[in-house]
Amino acid sequence: MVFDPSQGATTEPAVEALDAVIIGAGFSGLYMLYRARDVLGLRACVFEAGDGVGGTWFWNRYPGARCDSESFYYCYSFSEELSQEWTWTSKYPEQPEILRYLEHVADRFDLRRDIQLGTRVVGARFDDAADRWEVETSRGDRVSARFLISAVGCLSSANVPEIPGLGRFEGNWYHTGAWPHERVDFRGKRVGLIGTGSTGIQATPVIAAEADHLTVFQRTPNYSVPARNAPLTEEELRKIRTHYAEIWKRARDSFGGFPYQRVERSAFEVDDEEREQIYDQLWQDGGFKFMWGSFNDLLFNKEANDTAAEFIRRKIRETVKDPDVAARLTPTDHPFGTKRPPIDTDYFETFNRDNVSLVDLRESPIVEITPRGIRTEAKEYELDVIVFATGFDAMTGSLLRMDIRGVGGRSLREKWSEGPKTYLGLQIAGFPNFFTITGPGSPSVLSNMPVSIEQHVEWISACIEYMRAHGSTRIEATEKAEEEWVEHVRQVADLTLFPRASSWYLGANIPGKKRVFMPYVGGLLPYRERCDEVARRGYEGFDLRP
Ligand code: NA7
Repeated sequence: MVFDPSQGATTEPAVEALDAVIIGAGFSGLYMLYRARDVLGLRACVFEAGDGVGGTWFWNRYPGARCDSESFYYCYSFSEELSQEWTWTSKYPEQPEILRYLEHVADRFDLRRDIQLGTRVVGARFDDAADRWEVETSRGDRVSARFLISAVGCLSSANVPEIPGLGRFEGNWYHTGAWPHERVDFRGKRVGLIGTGSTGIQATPVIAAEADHLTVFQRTPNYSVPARNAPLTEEELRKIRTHYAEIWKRARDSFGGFPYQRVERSAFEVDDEEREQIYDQLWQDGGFKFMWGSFNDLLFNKEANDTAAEFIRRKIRETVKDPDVAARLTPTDHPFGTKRPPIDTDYFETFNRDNVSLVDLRESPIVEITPRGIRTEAKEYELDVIVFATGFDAMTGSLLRMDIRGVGGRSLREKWSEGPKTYLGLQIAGFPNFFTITGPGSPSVLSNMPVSIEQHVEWISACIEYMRAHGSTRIEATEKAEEEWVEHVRQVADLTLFPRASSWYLGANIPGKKRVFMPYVGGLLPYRERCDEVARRGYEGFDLRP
């Protein structure tokens, strides 16, 4: 199928009829296109806002950007040949390497001919009589498709806080999630970085090494565990390649999509000395294992969590030489892991450098951005560059940016005004034939994304196949199934410590956003079993119409 972008310029653009429109060409969109086109034989196309494929990894080019999951399982499992032929260079891959991987996937499976780049889906309306979606793009395309599949990603709507005066700033400013393609030169510059989430924590040491001076503006101190990144050796790669089948089975059958055995011991099953040794060893090993490989009650029991939190606080105090700076960097207001735990390379060490300073925004909040820099209640900081590492309107931002209208013209924005509601994170009542890959209400951001993405893409493909076999043109989640699922998602979250943090999981980072815990905390394996059970029962909780 060939799209002619020039069609968009005419007053009466042709309406192209397809089976499926997929929104986004990141990890989800690429695999969805492959399944839809090459496995199901559908006429499918992808619209992608960026000028290249890669999604998150196309946009997030900031210094120090890398994946916090290990390369050998932060990738696709669907093609054995792909797994065997691709060579990861390090334990935690850098952004350019992941982008190269996704570009390779697009080329290897000849996906590009059905991807229209530089094109944002601006709206979609369900035609109730025809059981089809009419999709409109920023370039004026009008496409009709039986299925509309969102592959927009969970962290793709950059959040630039509304701080007065940004327009008057005379230096350059950047958001980490929309980083320029050209190299940003920090040499000789006074740089201000706002935000100490995973992104700010990755960027800080790299910018500090280059800039004349780096000022980190911190609103909430964060727990962070060292990554211990290292090149992958030939021997490690050989072992990974020989064991891929086992690795994927483990990842799929796990709680979070990681190919590691979940530890089934409470923090209080061991004495203080043994607990300390366990944390020490995991601190040395680095990465998410500190969370998943230590104790099973860190996210459920505040006292258990305190043991991990206190261990990290001690490490911060040991690492950061200035006790005042250490105290400001020490998190105390939320349990460890209830905000997405960052993984770092020399983050806390960076505050020992002479050219790095920390501003605690809890003591003196930002008042405005001036032509020369940032002014807090205490003073003005003169800056040449401001870096916003201020995160995303997570999970719902990119979906709600589009004007999506379901049955009776009802808009998704209106339906979700009190927070997102979905059935299994896969579909929304009132929006037939619309699927959301890793939508709110699914494990998504609490899991290793590619594993969750593959599960969703495969479930959606099987559903479409089932509909075809049963002569059905319309599938829609029922209100009842949706309500029950939303309630279940809430109840499971309330069993954990997650709601105790003002995190983006809850929408707390966006002023005015309704606070609802969005991802499903019940674990990937139970979730997958539930999805499979629903399918086995003829898509229980969905209305299927011939
Ligand atoms: P995060 O995790 O949302 O972190 C954003 C940071 O920016 C965090 O420290 C925020 O403080 C801070 N922030 C946000 N708005 C402001 C304002 N207005 N003023 C000062 N500071 C602010 O985003 P990341 O990009 O780091 O990571 C997102 C995910 O990408 C990550 O979790 C991984 O899954 C990959 P706060 O904590 O809200 O007080």
